Amino acid sequence: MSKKAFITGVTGQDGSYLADFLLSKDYQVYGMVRRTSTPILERLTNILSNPNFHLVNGDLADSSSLIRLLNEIKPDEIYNLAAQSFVQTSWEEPILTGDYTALGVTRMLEAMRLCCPQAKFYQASSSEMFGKVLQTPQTEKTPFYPRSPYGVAKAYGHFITVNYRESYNLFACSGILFNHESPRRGLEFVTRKIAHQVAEVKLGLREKVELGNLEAKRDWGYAKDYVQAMWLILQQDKPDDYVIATGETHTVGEFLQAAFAHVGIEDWQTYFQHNPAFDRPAEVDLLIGDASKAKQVLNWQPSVTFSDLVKIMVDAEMAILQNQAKVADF
Ligand code: NAP
Ligand code: G4F
Repeated sequence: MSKKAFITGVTGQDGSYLADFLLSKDYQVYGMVRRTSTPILERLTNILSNPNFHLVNGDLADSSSLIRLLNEIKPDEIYNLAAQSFVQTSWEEPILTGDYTALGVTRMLEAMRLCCPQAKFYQASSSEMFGKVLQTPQTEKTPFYPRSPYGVAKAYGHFITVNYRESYNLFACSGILFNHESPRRGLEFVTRKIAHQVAEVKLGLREKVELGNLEAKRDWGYAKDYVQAMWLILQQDKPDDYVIATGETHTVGEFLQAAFAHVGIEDWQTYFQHNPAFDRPAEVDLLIGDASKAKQVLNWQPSVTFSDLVKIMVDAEMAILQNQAKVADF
């Protein structure tokens, strides 16, 4: 009989790729969506008619919805990917961020403990927990020093997952994922924003790319690689926590330069404008992960390099904009 997976955050970048991946492995996939005045299902268009994919209604802020769903579905695997996931917004909405991104994890764990304690639980932990890093590269043993309400909330989510594993003997795991990107990334995140705006400059639709801090360094991987790691973490005999990263770091400026170079623009400074509105009250200056444990135990490693990632993302934006232009011409 096929396994049942329950995914929160299925409408997001990772949730949608994870749903694709689990469907390819013959899972019955239950994706939780929250009520919105207009449904945002664009990342799911390729699987909405798949009979093994089921959209179910619930919200991380509402325990009763989580308990109802887990009682009905009795999943084998739970992937808790839902969160207020944009760092900048976490300063503007710190309480909501704490409610969804921190307490939401406890609500999920409690629902699992009450309804399906035999299930396996994956928590979407983040390299943002390392913040003002205390060790380089960062490993599973590096202490946390979060630098945003989001990072603080994720640290809570991480430790409550460890605590439920130790208190109740649940199969509860955390993947400490470093930044991972794709054409399905939200437009507000820096890689997608750069790819989109560089494509607009190339096509004469915009004069300059407007960004904040170009000096911050990130360890950027490809989202499709990272959802496979989530699944592998739940296929082990014992629950544990893993860093998932490429082990390479680049500045935001390097991403910008590479994106411009890919469309044949070398004098990128001419097309860049600093906008202080995108600077953060506290910055995470450097992230670089050591995924040796994942390589050794999960046999996981990334398949897409930094320069390939830039190309994938810029090509996708060029294609979107060129298609829009064709539709407008028609
Ligand atoms: P994303 O694209 O922003 O998706 C977030 C998802 O959470 C969306 O489906 C959103 O639903 C849902 N959500 C938000 N609040 C909710 C609530 N109260 N109840 C139910 N659903 C809610 O994020 P992502 O990049 O896929 O990331 C997935 C997870 O991994 C997040 O927890 C993120 O914090 C974490 N993470 C991401 C990265 C990364 O580099 N991408 C790295 C480390 C950790 P709507 O569509 O309705 O808004
Ligand atoms: O793309 P970002 O917004 O991602 P950030 O803050 O690193 O967070 C992402 O990765 C985390 C894992 O480490 C996840 F947990 C989290 O959910 C999210 O997916 O910003 C990256 C860097 C920052 O240093 C930021 O200051 O880019 C810098 N930046 C410079 N100009 C900008 C901009 N970021 C954004 N979003 N927009 C700008 O205009």
